[in-house]
Amino acid sequence: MAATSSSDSPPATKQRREFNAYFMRQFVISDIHGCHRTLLQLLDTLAFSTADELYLLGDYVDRGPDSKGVIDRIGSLRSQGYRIHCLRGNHEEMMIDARRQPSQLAFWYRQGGAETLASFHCQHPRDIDDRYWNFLDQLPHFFEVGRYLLVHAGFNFRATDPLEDYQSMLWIRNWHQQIDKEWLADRIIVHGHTPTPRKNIEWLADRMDDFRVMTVDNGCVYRGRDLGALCGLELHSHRVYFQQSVE
Ligand SMILES: [Mn+2]
Repeated sequence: MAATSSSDSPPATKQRREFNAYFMRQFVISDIHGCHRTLLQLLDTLAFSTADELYLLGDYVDRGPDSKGVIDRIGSLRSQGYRIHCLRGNHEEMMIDARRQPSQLAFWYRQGGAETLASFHCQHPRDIDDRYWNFLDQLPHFFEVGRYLLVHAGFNFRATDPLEDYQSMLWIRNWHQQIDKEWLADRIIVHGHTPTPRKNIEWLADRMDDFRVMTVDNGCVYRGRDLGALCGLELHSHRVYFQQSVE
């Protein structure tokens, strides 16, 4: 009978999907910077499925070899039913500015925009298809997910309202000492933007309940001591995963 045969012996793929639906996982990855192949490797390691959620904290483009491939992949995974939520990084902001303001073009070009244009086989940002600009233009500056505040760079706690200083969300550095735990209440900030050695990321992952802050940028496009990997954080377990760059 058709009604009972489906529950007899489900295939392995079905079992895994049900397992993930029960323990719904929420992953955070930041600063992919055109490292498309490394992203695919990390998602494979995470066994990322349509039952999970993925939050990307910006800087999809620049410096690495395949910025176009990263944005295309986000679109194709979404169209296959994967739940991917994307924030804005300072490199997306620079790319948008470079198209609208000629004076910003040379600056973006030096910050890795040259590699981005090459991945699109374009000489100038105005030659890039509109659908990419539609993706970039709609990117928000932060998400609040359960007890987590997700943002590209961080928050400016010297501002009257840290949630209204949008420039700082894209660019701020060295702000951990200013965190106002009273303002945060029981929330934890998760951010990227500043390349951080793997041992520091792992150290903070074990202590984010106390420090109320976590960084996930291991500098995938850099070749330094303890850098050079793409990092994935799972929000419920606080577990971190690292995929060394394969670019
Ligand atoms: Mn950044």
